[in-house]
Amino acid sequence: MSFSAFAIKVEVDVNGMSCGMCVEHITRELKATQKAENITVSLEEKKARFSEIKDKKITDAEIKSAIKKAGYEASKIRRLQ
Ligand SMILES: [Cu+2]
Repeated sequence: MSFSAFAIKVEVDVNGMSCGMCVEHITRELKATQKAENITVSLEEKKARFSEIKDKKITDAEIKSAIKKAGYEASKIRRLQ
């Protein structure tokens, strides 16, 4: 059993993405929170996905703020255990 089995996975719908640079900006800002790992951003699906780093709770406000800092808007946030 791996530790990641306990990680909360987060899926964020992002408005405003249009190219590969958008993907990079969002990835960078999520990483900068130091609360997200295994970050993947899909331009096709307009979604960002990541795992919460163990014992570092990331709030919806922190996620929205990171996405906003990158220049986009988080429209919906889902958490999967
Ligand atoms: Cu772009």
